[in-house]
Amino acid sequence: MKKTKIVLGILASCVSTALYAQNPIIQTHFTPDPAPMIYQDRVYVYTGDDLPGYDFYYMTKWRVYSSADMVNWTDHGVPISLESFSWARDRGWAAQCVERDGKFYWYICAQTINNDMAIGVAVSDSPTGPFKDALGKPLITTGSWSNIDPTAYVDDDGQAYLYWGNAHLYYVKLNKDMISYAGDITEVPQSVASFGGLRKPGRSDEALKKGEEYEDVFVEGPWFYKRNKKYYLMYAGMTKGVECLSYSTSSTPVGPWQYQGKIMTGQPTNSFTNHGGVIDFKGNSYLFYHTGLLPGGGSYGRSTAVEAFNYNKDGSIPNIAMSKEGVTPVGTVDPYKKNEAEMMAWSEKCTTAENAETGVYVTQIRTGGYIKVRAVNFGDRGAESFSARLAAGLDGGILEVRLDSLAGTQVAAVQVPRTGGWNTWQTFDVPLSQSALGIRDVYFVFKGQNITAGRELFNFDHWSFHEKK
Ligand code: FUB
Repeated sequence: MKKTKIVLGILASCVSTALYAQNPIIQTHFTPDPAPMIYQDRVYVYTGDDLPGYDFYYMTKWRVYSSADMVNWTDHGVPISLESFSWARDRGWAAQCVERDGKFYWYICAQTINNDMAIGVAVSDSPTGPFKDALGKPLITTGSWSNIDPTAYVDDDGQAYLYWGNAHLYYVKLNKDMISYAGDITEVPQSVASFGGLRKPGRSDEALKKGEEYEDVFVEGPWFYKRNKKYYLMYAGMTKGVECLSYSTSSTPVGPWQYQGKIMTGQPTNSFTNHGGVIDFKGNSYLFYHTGLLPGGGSYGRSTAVEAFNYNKDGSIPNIAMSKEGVTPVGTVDPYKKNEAEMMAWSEKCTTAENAETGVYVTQIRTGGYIKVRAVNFGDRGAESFSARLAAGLDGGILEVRLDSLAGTQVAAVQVPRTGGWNTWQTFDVPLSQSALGIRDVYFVFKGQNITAGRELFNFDHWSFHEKK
């Protein structure tokens, strides 16, 4: 491909759909408690999984997505679930994965058979798994309901720390193996100076939810990291009965902590909780958080969202507002390589599933649905044909390829027949009716053929374009 000159700073204005919704970044599943991690030029975001229709956090599995450009997110499926931990029985809550020396340590928390919460760790050689429970038992188990929301960080001197907590905040020094610890578990003292507010002894969560008296306290969801020699502890605090994101800083990894204020508060979130993670990627800083704003969502149907922000000169974090537009691309998609159908900037009327043979694929595709892929770089020569791997257990449908918007120029259409099964895959090649050039948004639009509206049409595994010779 002849390289098109890209000025990423103006990419957003080149792409006509840039003002369309980008948050929540995943539309196919609920994805609470996002924990971002950077590895080899990609951002991985590890999330929980809220179950639609429940009225509590009865969560059973954890998901992974990744992106090289911050807008197109590839679904890597469900590498771990409660079943991966023989000691876990319910409430697979917030987690974080960190890399050390080429191994990936995914710290999770779950309810044990003793009816308390404990922290465990799964390990893998790859950021997307397979992961295996490293210990066959919890790493942190003190019989407390405060053993939730682990966050790990490996400091420049090689010492790793694990923080966690709900109401009470704890840390421990991890050994180099990342699956054991040295020394005692330490509870971090809380004061107005360190975390902005203080729970009165005996003060119930119900009273706290009413939100009087003390505006901000450490509630849960710590996120521990270091930037420019300063240690940051972001966490879910409280504003008038709804969680906000607040932060404290320290000159050492173990405090004393100094309260710095709220980062995200008073937003139209539709969720009682918030839970976040912060990263620097390709020259920008990003806050990941969750909302209940996906259709059908709420406090128990939460989804990952992301905003870009700039640290102030003194390292302080500004107030960050939730947006529908999210962030602009920091890279482009190469259409001439194999691209997974489950790489999406936005989608409607479809979801994803996985099996051993195909891996993750797009399924439950219905008329009126679509997948949007942003900032696809066709280059100066452009594309002349399109191919897609598809399967249909019933009568199939039409996969239209459109540029720039849902109603934009249709450059190709694949007539998908009944292939013999939902996992009986065929690759279809079709010429483009007109060339695709430059950086464009691509829409894969799903249509039925004079058949019952609402019926499942076909499954979609991967796609690519072919460049003009
Ligand atoms: O997702 C379940 C729990 O809700 C998490 O562990 C907390 O941080 C809150 O987001």
